[in-house]
Amino acid sequence: MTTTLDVAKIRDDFPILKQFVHGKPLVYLDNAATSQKPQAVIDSLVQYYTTTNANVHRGVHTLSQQATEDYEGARAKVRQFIGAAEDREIIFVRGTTEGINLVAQTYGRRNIGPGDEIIVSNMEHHSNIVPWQMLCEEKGALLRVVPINDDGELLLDEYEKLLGPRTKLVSMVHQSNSLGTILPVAQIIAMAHSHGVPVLLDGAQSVPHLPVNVQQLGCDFLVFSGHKLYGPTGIGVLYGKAELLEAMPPFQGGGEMIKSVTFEKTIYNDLPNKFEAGTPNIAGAIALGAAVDYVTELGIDRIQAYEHELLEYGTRALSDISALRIIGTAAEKAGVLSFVMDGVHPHDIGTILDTEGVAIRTGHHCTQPLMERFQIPATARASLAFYNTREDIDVLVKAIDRVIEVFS
Ligand code: 7TS
Repeated sequence: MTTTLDVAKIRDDFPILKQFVHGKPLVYLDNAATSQKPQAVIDSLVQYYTTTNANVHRGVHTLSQQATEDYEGARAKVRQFIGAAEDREIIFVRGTTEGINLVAQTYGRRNIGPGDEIIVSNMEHHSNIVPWQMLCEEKGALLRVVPINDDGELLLDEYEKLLGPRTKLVSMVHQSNSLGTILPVAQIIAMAHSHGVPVLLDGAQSVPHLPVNVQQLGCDFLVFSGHKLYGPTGIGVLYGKAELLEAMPPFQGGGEMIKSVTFEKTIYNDLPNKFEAGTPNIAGAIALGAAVDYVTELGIDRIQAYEHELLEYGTRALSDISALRIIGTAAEKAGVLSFVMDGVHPHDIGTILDTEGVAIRTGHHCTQPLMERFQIPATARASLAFYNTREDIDVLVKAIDRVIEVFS
């Protein structure tokens, strides 16, 4: 296996990368927000609506059978991609946010009561904070937060202290969207399990960028979004261990999630249908399957190695700019370069970079408690994908020089 990717060839697969913005070639460095789509994913959507469109699991007619086969085929691809044991452990949802809310409203409501505790970290996305706060408010439970150090690394000894008989769930980000920190999830899971506590991993940022195998990790739940994995918006995945999903009540009621309905009693369907009420995002799931095929073809190990090399190049380049401070300097880190500049609001950095064709995100990145931890309102964030190049970083650096010029 070669360790490098043929990035010039890969870039040809992404039509949007050929665009110009403000007359400059687009340099897309906002991959943590959403990633671009290869032609194969776009074609999959078009092909579905052109040749197959029908509802799933319902019709005896040919198109419905084909749509069902393709939809279930996508489930099998996702199962294999994350190393789950069974297809029925893969629930299609709208995205990471819906996946976490599903677990909070079903597993959480059933298993968490007054005085119980849920552990998260200081670097969670709001999607992995607010659903638990809502549950805690309803149940009289408590959210406990594992602190981090100045590099943005989780303090494992503090985590150990928080684990106890009241802990009912650990819900933790695998890779921070704002800092790039990769958390030591194998250890986090082992420690929780030694207390008999299940673990949900927020894989929104990790699944697209590093190998994630749920059986090797032993996590109890994993959630991620299709749109960050080079797939469409509006589709995502909740993985759960079968025995946990079996024991959970349904999330939403409606069609598809039932075996039989009378006005006296409804019998719920088996997994995974129990959690997929209503007509699902059929086209989205099938196109997510195409995205998984694309990433698998490139090789997630090679993607990780390439992006790591690019991160190191970018880190060196940004470190040379004295007016700039990188936020998030963990030893274990993936392709995120968050930074602040003295006397310049991140929003202004983002605006000037845009005029140079460079797309980054600025703001709190839906991690306000993390911003508070670093005592900053916001950062400018460049986030990498496998179609980015050293030239992209060079353009970023030049555009930052332009920011310095404007503000000097
Ligand atoms: N968890 C993490 C770690 C994330 O990075 C995001 C999105 C979510 C959850 C929510 O995912 P969604 O697909 O349900 O919206 N993060 C970002 C970001 O960093 N910039 O825009 C969205």
